[in-house]
Amino acid sequence: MGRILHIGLGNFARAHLADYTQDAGGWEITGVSLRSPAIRDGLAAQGYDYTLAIHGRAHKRITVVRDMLVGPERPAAVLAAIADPTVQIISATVTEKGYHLDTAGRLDMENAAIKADLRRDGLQTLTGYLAYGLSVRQTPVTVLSCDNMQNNGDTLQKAVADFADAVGLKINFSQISFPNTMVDRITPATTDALRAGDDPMAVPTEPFREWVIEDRFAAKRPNWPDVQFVADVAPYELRKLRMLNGAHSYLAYAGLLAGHSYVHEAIANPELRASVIRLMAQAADTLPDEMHGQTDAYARALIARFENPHLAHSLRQIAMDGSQKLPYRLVAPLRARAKTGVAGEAIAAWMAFCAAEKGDVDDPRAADIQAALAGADPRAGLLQIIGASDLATLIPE
Ligand code: CS2
Repeated sequence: MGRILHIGLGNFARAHLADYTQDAGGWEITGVSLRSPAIRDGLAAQGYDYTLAIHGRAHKRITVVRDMLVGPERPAAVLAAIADPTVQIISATVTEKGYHLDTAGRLDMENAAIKADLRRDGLQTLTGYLAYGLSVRQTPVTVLSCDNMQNNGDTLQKAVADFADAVGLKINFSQISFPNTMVDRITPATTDALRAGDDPMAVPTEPFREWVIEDRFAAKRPNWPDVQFVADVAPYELRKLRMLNGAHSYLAYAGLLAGHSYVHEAIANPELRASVIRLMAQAADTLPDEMHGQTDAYARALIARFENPHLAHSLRQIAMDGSQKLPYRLVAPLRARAKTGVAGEAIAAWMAFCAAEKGDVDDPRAADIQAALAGADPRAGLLQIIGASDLATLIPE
């Protein structure tokens, strides 16, 4: 039996990593929650099995999760699991904000949670746990970041190395690999209606799934079906971040401002739909040449996925954490190619959304967003938060 330690076993990982791993066979997953015990409590009450409610297909029972650790309850057990030789893969889905990066993509040493972990004042962050845990690890292991960030593996490796340097920890990086990955499956939050069915821990998701991983595993890996193992994931990652996630963020901010609540409603709005089609085409232009033959079909497939009315994918869920998401989804493509006009409109929609919510947004930088809105030049303040000050002329007022 192979063993994966997965940090952040939320809905996405339960619909993606766990589904693929179950299909591979011969592997089991130990989950880790870095914060609340809620998912562990819910899953433990039903033997860690749960239903994947794949829209339009028979429900699938997922049975590969063996147990779960909750960081605040047993930090030493999480560290021991990171160093455990029976764990061959340590994977993570902690969302963009869980990496505590600055706008340049490096570990933010001024972040309060990182500072506390550097002092080893309890442990709370992915980077802190990995640095301390990997420093005592004796055997090879693959660390697999599965979050929506460009160069997610390289970025995590640098963050762990910076953390280790800052506290004088030695990590044997020659036995640890951090492949970059592109993950995709639209997985909304569980609705009350679904929860009220047979399984309160059921996860709703779509039939489509995609996973592209750089083929550099330090230890054994599952024989995951239909995963693409490639030398360089960047073209796939950029395509997905800029075309899918960029369109999602645009639909979230412009859609909420137009009074919509769900992705399928926003994409049915003729004006928003036309803009999304342009945004995808312009984003496609910023991609490496090798992607160009497939971006039209990819865009059409995305629109069809967004139209799925059964997913109930809430725009508010996507609107969360804009400060962490926009740099990859909208700022980078805008910088890459000045004619990506709709990305500029999407950034303007984020600013208008922040203003409409009076800065009371679900975002780790909400306090900075509020301060920017109250300042002399809100626009400049907000652009600075997403690292887009140099692009002001490309973003409509
Ligand atoms: C969404 C993503 O919440 C969001 O920001 O854009 O979670 C999106 O649904 C996934 O990346 C799809 O793979």
